[in-house]
Amino acid sequence: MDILQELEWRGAINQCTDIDGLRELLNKKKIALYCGTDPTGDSLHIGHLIPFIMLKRFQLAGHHPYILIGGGTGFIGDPSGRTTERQLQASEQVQHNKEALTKQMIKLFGTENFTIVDNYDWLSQISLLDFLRDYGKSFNINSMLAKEAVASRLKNGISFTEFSYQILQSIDFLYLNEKEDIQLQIGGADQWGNLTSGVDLIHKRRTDEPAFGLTIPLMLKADGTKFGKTAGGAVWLDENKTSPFEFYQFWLNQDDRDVVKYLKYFTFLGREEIDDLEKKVQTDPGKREAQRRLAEEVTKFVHGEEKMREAERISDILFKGDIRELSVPELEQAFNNVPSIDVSSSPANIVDWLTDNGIEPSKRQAREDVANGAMWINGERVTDLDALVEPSANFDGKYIVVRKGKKKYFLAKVI
Ligand code: 383
Repeated sequence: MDILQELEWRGAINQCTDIDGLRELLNKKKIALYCGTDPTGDSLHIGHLIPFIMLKRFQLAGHHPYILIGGGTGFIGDPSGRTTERQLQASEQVQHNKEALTKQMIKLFGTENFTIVDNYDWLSQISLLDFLRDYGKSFNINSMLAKEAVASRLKNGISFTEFSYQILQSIDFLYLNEKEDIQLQIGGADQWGNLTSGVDLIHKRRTDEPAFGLTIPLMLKADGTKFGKTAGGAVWLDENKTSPFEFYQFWLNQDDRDVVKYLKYFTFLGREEIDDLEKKVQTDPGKREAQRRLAEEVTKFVHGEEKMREAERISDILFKGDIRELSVPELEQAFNNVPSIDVSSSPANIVDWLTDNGIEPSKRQAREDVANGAMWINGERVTDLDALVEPSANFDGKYIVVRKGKKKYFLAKVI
């Protein structure tokens, strides 16, 4: 299989400006390619993994990936995929985000055979008059208006600023094509308009120069909800926003109907192993082996082997073990998202403790839940109404984990 056949098998190709031409080029030589991302936030999220994993596959096949950080375009705002105008970002914010994203990218791609560039370096050097004379003349208003990102906004309005964005992204591709011999730009399906506009500019300005755009499909879920969102919001690659454990759990919880698609798309596992896992989804779905492999592989790619093993251990303990086996940092990861309350370090009677700390609305309710066996302290069911809650007993005296009923957790922080 050549790389394009592999990408096809993985379901990772949406549209290409000229797939046969691209195949011919890739069969002839190793190329340089790029994907851009605007510093609109201070962390990448799993939506960004879609093109980045594709870049990684090219890197593994010996091609040279570039990531462009849009220090210039991030200042303007891409209308693609949005229904309303963006807020302009302050330049300190753009700078801060840029630094955070750069660190994450180096973690994913290393420094060998990989380059990061910032379009602020060249876009900021173009004067207004040069912009209109040197580039404006190559763009036809009718085709600019016809781009999905613009057309879909005409009714409710779009500023000249966002309307012009496609020219900036095209200048980037032309610049990188001339200076770095980059011949392919990739992006998510939302980037099709910007990609084709860049390819057109290169073809206008450098007649015979091969240049290609390739997009990757939007990820869809079998149940129709949006991929990459959880109840807690986006799934971030920054471990301070989404812990490796939560990240691991996100993949572990994928539907049987989606898991094989995601294994192909988000992991580097080969065809044989994926086919094998696909069979297991059918014959033994309860075991969730495919989900586990998916969670392992993606977490390893983003957070490294050690964090992945830790996430796996926490998951196993929560599933079938004794939570007292968790270390304090593991506990903090596992219960990052559950409601937390501050409690005093003095021991107290269970009924009083639950009520005084607002876990139970009344003593009557507290007594009833304890007596009925619905209350668990640090993984142990407490049914004795005279029992003492002893804050120093576990987790270095820092935390008490309360479980009410089957699933409702509280994390009490001992202060
Ligand atoms: C800027 C200058 C370029 C080339 C690309 C850009 C960024 C591009 C954009 N991309 C999105 C972003 O930054 O806005 N105009 O959030 C997202 N990408 C990638 C992918 C995706 C796109 O970073 O589909 C999801 O992650 O293309 O929405 O010269």
